[in-house]
Amino acid sequence: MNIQESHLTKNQHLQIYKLMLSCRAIDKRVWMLNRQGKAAIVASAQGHESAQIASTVALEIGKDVFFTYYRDLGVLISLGLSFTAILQGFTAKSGEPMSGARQFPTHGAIPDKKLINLSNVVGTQIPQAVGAALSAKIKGTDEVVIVYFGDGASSAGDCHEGMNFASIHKLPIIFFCENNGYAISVPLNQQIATDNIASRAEGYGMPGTTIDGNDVNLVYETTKLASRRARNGEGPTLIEAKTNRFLPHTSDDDHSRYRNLDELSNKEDPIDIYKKFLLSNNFLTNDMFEKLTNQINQEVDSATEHVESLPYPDRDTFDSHIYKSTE
Ligand SMILES: Cc1ncc(C[n+]2csc(CCOP(=O)(O)OP(=O)(O)O)c2C)c(N)n1
Ligand SMILES: [Mg+2]
Repeated sequence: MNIQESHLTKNQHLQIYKLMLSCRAIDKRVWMLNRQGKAAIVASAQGHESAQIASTVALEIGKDVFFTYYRDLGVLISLGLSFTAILQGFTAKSGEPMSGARQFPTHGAIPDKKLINLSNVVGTQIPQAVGAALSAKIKGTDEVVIVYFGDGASSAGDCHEGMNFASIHKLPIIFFCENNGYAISVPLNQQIATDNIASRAEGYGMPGTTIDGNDVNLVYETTKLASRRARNGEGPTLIEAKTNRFLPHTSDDDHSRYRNLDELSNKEDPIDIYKKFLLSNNFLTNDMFEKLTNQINQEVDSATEHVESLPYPDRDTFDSHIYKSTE
C-alpha cells in the first residue's frame, strides 16, 4: 500500500495525541496500583499506543465492530471508556460497566460502541471476528470489523482458519497484528521462520503490509485504506504494525530474565515521536502540552481517588453479570 499523505486535520491530530497521553497516564496508574496490591494483574499497553489509537480512530466508531485482545487499552480509551471505568475494572470495584468487575480487566464489552467481549485465550477472537464480518456481509450492514491480536497469536490455528475463510469469502475485516516481537518470553525468531507476519497474506490471497506502528499517520492511513477496501466489498487486509512492549508481558512477569533490557533503551517512545511531529508542524506548542498533561494527570488522580473510595461488589450480587444454570 502506498501512503502518500496524511489526511488528518489539526483537531484530529490533537485528539489522537490526547488519547495517547491519556492511555499512558492511566496505564502508569494501574501499574502503580498493582505494585500497591490494589490491582490484581495488568497487561500494559505502554509502547503500543500509536498502533492501537491511530487504527481505532481511522474507523467509524459506533458503526464498525471491534474485537480486541488483553493489551488493547488504547482501543478502549479511543472508544470512550472512562478513567473511572478502567480503574473499576483493574481494581474490581463495584459498578464497573463492562462486566460488573467479573472479567479480567479490559475484557468486557461496550455494546453501543460495538466492542465485543473477549476471552483471554490467545487467538480466539480471530474466528469470532470473521464470523461477525460474515454476518455483516450477509446482512449488508456496511460495517467493517477490525480484529486486534499479537505476533504470538498469529501462530495460532485460529488465525490461519480465520484469515483463510475471510479471504475466500471476501469479508469486510481488517486483521490488525500488533507485532511487539515477543509472545511472553518467546522472541519473534522462535515464533515465525519468515521476516514478517504480513508476508503470509499472499498465501491467503489478500493484501498484507508491514508498517511502523510508531507512526501515527501511517497507521491511520493504512487502516483507512483497509477499511475502504472492506467496505467496497474487496475483502480483508492484514496489517502488521511493528511496535514495542516497553514493560514485562504482565505485572506478573520479569522480562529481565529473557530479554536484554538494553534493546529497549534505543527504542523511541511513540508518544515522543508524535509530539515531535506535532511540534514541528505547529499543531502543538509546549504551553498546550503542559496544560494537556496537567489536565489529564488531574483527571487520573481524581478518578483514582473516587474509585478507591468505592466498595467491592456486594456479596448478594455474587451471581449477577454471569451466565448461570437455572436448574
Ligand atoms: C491458547 C493460549 N495459549 C497460551 C496462552 C498463554 N499466553 C497468554 S498471552 C501469551 C502470549 C501472546 O503473545 P502475543 O500474541 O504476541 O501478544 P502480546 O502479549 O505480545 O501483546 C500466551 C502464550 C493463552 N492465554 N492462550
Ligand atoms: Mg507479542
